[in-house]
Amino acid sequence: MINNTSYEDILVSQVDDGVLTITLSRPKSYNSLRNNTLQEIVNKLTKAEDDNEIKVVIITGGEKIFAAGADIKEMAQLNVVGLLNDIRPVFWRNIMNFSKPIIAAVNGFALGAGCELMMHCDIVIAGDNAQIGQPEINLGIMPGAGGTQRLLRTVGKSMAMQMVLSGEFINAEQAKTFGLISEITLPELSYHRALKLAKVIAKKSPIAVRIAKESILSAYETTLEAGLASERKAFTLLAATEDRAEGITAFMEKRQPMFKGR
Ligand code: CO8
Repeated sequence: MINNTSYEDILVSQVDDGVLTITLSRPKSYNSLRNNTLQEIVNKLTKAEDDNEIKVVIITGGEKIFAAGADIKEMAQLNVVGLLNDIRPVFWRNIMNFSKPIIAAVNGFALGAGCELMMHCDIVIAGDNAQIGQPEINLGIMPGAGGTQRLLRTVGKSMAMQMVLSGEFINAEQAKTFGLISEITLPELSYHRALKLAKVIAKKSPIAVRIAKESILSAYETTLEAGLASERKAFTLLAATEDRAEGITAFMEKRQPMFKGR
C-alpha cells in the first residue's frame, strides 16, 4: 500500500516488517533527481531516523529506471554563484549520515547523480538490465556528489577513470565484478530480493546494525590501524547492550532472539 499524500516526486510505502520503501517517481524525466526529489528523500529519512518501527529503508526507481541523474534542466539554470549556494550538498550529507541501513534496488539507468545516490546506499541489488555510469563528462562537467571519490574507493583507479572520463556505462555484471553492487537478479525480482534482505536485517539488533554500519563506513575515512581500534571500541561498547545478552542467551536456549534495540 502506497501512501503518497505529502510527496510529489517519491512514493512512500507503509512500513512492512520494519522496512520502509521510497520509490523515485518522476517517470517522464527518467526519475531525474531535482532538488525537490532530494528534499523529499531527506524529509522522509529524517522522519525515519526517529521512527523505531523503521529498521531498514529501500530506495528504488521501479523496474525500468533507477535515476538518470540530476535534473539537467533544473541544474542548467545555476551559475557559479548558484552552485556555490546550492542546497544539494546538504541533502547528500543528510543521506550519508542516515544511521539505518539503506538498500538500493536498481533497474535500468543509474547515471550521474543516480549512480551517486546508489553509492550512498549501503547495499545494492541490481536487475540484469542495470546500466550504471557517470556521464557528466558528456555535458562538459564532472561528477559532484561523490562520483569521483566514492567510485574510486569502490572500483579502483582504472575503472573510475574509465567511467568518469569516457562517460560510458557499465552493465550489471561489470558493476558486480567491480563491487558496486552485491547481487544481480531479474529486473522484476530486484525489489523482492531487496525486501527479503531488508527484512532479514530488520530482525537484527538495531543498535548492533547501526554501529556495524558506522564502523564499516568509517573505513573510508581512517587508516587501517585507527579503523581497527575504533572497531574494537564499538565491539566492546555492544557488550553493554541488552540485545547482546538476549542474542547470546537465545543462542544457548536454541530459540530466536527478540531484540529491542537496547
Ligand atoms: N535530467 C532531466 N531530464 C532527463 C534526464 C536528466 N538527467 N535524463 C533523461 N531525461 C528526460 C529527457 O529529457 C526526456 O524527456 P522529454 O521526453 O521530455 O524530452 C526523457 O527523460 C527521456 O529521455 P530520452 O528521450 O533521452 O531517452 P533515451 O532512452 O533515448 O535515453 C538516457 C536515455 C541515456 C538516460 C538519456 O536520457 C540521457 O543520456 N540522459 C542524461 C543522463 C545524464 O547525463 N545524467 C547525468 C546528469 S548530470 C548529473 O547528474 C550531475 C550534474 C548535473 C549538472 C548539469 C548542469 C548543466
